[in-house]
Amino acid sequence: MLLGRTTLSKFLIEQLRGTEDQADLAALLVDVTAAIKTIASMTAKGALGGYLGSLGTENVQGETQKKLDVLSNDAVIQSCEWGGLVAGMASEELDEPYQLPRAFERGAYLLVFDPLDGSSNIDVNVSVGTIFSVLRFGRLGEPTVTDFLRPGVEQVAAGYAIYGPSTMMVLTVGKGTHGFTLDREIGNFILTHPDLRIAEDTGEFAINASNERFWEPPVQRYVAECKAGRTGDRGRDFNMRWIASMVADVHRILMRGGIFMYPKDTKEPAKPGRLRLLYEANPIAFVVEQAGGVASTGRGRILDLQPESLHQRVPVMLGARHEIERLERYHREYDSGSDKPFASPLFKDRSLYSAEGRA
Ligand code: AFP
Repeated sequence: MLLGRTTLSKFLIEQLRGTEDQADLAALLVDVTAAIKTIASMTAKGALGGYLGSLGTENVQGETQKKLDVLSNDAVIQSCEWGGLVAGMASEELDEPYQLPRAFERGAYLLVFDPLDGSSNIDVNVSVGTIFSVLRFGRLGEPTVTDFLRPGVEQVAAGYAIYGPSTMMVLTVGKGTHGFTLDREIGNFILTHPDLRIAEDTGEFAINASNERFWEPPVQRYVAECKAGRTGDRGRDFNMRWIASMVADVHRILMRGGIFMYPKDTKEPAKPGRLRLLYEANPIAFVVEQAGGVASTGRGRILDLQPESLHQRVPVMLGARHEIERLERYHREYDSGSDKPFASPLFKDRSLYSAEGRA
C-alpha cells in the first residue's frame, strides 16, 4: 500500500506547525535525511563500492579513520552547508567546528553529528549508524567552539539513522520519539514506528563486559547481580547483548526494551568515559527521554551536563527507568559509603559468602 503513508517531510511539517522552528528546522532535518540516504547507499554497497577499509589517518580522538567515516562526514557537510539553515557544524571526525564557505548564507542552527557510529563494524557488515543533534545559534557572526557547548536540554531536535537490514531513522523534536523506515523504491522515509516507548522494567542489559575489572564498584555490583540471575539478589535471570555500535544497541532498546551502559572506567584514566557528550550521549539521551526512558551518567542526568569541550567524553547509562534508577542508587550508596556490605571483600567472587565461595 503506497498511498496514504506519512512521509518524514509531512510528519515534520505537522509536528513543527505553529512553532518558531516551523519551516527551517523541518528543512534542515530533510537535508540531514538526504545525507543519511547517501550514507545508506554507500554502506549497502560495501565492498562493491570500494568503501571498505581504513584510510590510514587518525581523527582527533586518535582513532583510525575508515573510508566510510570520512565519506559519511563529507555527505552530511555537503547536504547541510548550502541551504542557509545552519551557521556551523561540528563532527566527531573534525578537530574544530566546520567553517561554512563564505558563499553560503548563515542560518539559525548548529548541527553536531557523529557521521558513522560503530565504524569498527563496517568491515564485518554489522549495523552502524549516524547520530545528529540540532541546537539554536542565537547570534550573528561565525560560531566558535563555545557556541557548541550547550547542555543537551537545549537541543531542538536529535536522532539517529541505523543502517541495518533496513535503514531506519529515529528522531525527536521534543514531542515524543518516532521511527521511520527508508522505502528504497521511492526514496522516502515513511513513519512506521510512531510514539516509541521504552518499558520501565527489563531483563536485558548491554555492556562491554571485557572492561569489568576497570569499572567502578556500583557498576560491578549491578552487573554481578544481573549475572547471578535467579540465584542472586535480583531473583530473576537477565540476558546480555553487545553490538559495539551504540546506535544499534540503543535501537534494540527502543524496539524491545533494555538498558545500555558505557560507564566510566580506569582503562584509560585520562578519559572519563568512552562516549562523546555532544554528538553521542546528548542526542541519544534526548531520544531516550522522549520515549519515556532515563539517560544518566550514574550520578546525574546527561541532558543537564554543561559541556566543557567539543569532544568531551562522559559515562552513559540509559534505557529502562527502573534499572537506571537502580544504577543511580548504587552510585549514591557507593559515594556515601552505605554500600559497604557489597564492597566488602567477603562478598567478592570466590569469597566466603559468594556462591562460588560456598560451593
Ligand atoms: P566509533 O564512533 O568510533 O565508531 O565508536 C563506537 C562506539 O563509541 C559506540 O558506538 C560503541 O558503543 C562503542 O564505541 C563500542 O566500544 P567497544 O570497543 O568498547 O566495544
